[in-house]
Amino acid sequence: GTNRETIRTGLSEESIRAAFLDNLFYLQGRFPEVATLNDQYKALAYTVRDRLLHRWVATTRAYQKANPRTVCYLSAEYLPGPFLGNNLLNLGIEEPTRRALAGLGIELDALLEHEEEPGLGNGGLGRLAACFMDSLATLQVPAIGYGIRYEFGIFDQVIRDGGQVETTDNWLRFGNPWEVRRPAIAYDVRIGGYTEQTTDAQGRFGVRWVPNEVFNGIAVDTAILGHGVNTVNLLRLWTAEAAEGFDFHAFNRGDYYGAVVREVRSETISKVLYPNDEPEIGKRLRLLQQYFFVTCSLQDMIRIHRTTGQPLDKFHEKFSVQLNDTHPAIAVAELMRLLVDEHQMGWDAAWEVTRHTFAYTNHTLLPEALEKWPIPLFQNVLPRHLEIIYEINARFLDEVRLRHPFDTARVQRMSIIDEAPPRFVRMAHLACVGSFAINGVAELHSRLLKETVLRDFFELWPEKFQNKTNGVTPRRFVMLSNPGLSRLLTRTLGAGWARDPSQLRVLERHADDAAFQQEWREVKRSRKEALAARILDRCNVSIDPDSLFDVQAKRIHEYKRQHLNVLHIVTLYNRIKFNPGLDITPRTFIFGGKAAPGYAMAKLMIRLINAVADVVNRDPDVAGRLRVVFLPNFSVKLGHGLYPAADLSEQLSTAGKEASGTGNMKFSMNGALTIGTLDGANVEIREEVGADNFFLFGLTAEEVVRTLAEGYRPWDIYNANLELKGVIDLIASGHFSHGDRTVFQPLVDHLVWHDNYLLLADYAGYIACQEQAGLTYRDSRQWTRMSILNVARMGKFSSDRTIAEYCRDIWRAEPMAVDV
Ligand code: 26V
Repeated sequence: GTNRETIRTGLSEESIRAAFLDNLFYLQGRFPEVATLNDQYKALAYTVRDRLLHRWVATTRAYQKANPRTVCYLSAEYLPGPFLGNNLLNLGIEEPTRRALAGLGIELDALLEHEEEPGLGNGGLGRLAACFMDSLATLQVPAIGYGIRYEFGIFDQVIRDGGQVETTDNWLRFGNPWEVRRPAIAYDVRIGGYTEQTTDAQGRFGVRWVPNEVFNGIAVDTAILGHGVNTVNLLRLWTAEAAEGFDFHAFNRGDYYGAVVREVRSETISKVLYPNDEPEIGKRLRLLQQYFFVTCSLQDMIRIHRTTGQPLDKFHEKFSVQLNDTHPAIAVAELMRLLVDEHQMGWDAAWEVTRHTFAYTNHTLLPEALEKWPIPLFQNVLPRHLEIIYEINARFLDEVRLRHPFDTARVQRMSIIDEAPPRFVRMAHLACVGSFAINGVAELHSRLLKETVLRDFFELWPEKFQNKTNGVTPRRFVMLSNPGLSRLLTRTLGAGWARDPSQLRVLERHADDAAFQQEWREVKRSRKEALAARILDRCNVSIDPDSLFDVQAKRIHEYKRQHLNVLHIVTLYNRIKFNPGLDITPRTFIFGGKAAPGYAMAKLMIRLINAVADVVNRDPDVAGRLRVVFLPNFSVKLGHGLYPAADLSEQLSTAGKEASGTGNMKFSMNGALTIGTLDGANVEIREEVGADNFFLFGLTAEEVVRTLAEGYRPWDIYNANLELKGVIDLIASGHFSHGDRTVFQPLVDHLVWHDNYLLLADYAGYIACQEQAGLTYRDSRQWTRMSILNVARMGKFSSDRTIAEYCRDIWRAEPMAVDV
């Protein structure tokens, strides 16, 4: 039958087909014969959403009844990737859905391919937030992810004449079937203006903030379903709108158009995502965005808290609020403002609540990446918050002076205000002072945090510091994107590995089993063929699935050293040119990643990759041995096709610079071997998979510091290593730029004269290590064994483990099962 229950909730092939046709008709106004791909996609998306909705309602009910402690994750970025496949997987209805559509002559894969993903983040930080939301739901922990519903996410990258060109990401163009707008959940957001002192009837002083602009934040919700459970948590993103009735003042004066213009302006607050790896201080709109989503989120938490009937001085017992980097750190001052100014709490009581509410995760050691806001800008946008920060700072610095009398240098270093003109608000210091826990994202990074950028804070509050090594969700990054491997794993181990990846250890027993190895290779081979087909289609380059797929996919940045990879490619190119009969392991080098639009050197690195690709791929002398591909517009979705197809994963960051990395985990979980430095989570990956199953090279973090301190001279290395010199000279000669010697000159000059990221110091070790990797690949039994052992031993890097640790050590949050 096709009664309402079946249509809306049924999980059988028949009810899914009936629901699909129903949605096609009633939501899209279409019948099968005229439906476009987009109509079909939407009809299916709504079919799946219906099946989420009753779990969503059941979860909300259960939370309302039990009033559990709730994790609030505050993040300016989320990169959830496409939803359709993941929701089908978590609901366990992929197969009946596939059959339901096949019965109508529609291929599920075509609809999956059609979905446009929300690019609401730059890279690892935003993707981590999405993995955490997945794990929180899967572990059945009550949680809300708060963020910004950018109308335009990360730009789309096209490669034109070998260089990156940015185009706007219009991801909402065809509508977003996964979101539910909640116009009733809206909050005032004030900006600018001034403050004045007030006195109430009892003669108590207070402060009134008279803003010069007010607008609204409206909640837009997306359901986050856990895997194999009924828990649906909320991703609540805020969109900016003009306050209702907007500018009455202007309106009354008859300035209708002026008022409408204002309306347009307020909407620009959530208009566009900023690239976070561009050193940009003083961008007023970015500060507005941060404050905008923070105030809406905190007001929402206070509203929820009040529905429980508990007083506000118990706020921190209901909520644990995680600051994903410093982007939401203004929350410390905003919660104080809400409690003191809006809810008449005394300062000391409010501070008790605040400092027990927040915990702060740091995601980078790069000094240029630590956020600070010029005081005049801050004063102009958030005058009341500046007063509150001064007060927090005064009390905090008293505490520092008490502990370290006469140490004025320390007081200056630790102050939330950088007093050396021009003056700044240091957001990391505000986050540290206002949080009860501070963590880094890998062991090495957490240690370096305590020794370097946050050393003074560690000395003051050692008990606040923790490590929480990152992880990734094995549902999206293995089950969903690598169904062939998943089937093999499930057939070999049973279905439990995706929720409990420690079970993968059992694979070790099969590492040398010839028949199992054969199946393992067939899985990898099929993913490589699929990627080859995609690359032929998108880049018009044919690649050989038998060659070693050597992949580097991540944001383009000097510290990530994609250009070191290029130096290796040109080294091999030169070796073959000088010795045409050279017997080397055939390789396909695949790159993916975006450069921040204002980061000239990163853009030049993209140019270099494409220029080398152009020459190498055309040269008959190296054909069959070398191919280079730059896959444009890398995204979560493209990652699905890339991680499973990789043989070798490039993790080349200068030691001490990459806080963790998470791509490294995705590759290794899919059976790629890593060539990498002792940086970020590479260190722990190597520890887990075993030194024999990891290609290690390069200076350690300590050696990097020492080398730079001792007066590093890349020019000397360039002159001492003839092969390196040959490579750099060839790039400088214009060989890859149609004879033009100027194009890559900034890059070459930088390398030989400055080389802050120590490519030349690591070059020889990298080349030798690559040679070892190439040789090992030829021993297919050895390589396969190493690949199997990597997957077997990567269990630690499930984000479920990470989240379980946050719950235990920071959030004090517990699972709560939901029945439907
Ligand atoms: C920001 C900036 C701004 C100034 C120029 C250089 C620069 C470089 C990086 C960043 C991003 C900082 C925050 C971030 O995205 N961190 C990343 O977080 C991931 C999740 O923890 C982690 O895996 C990456 O290693 C880390 O770079």
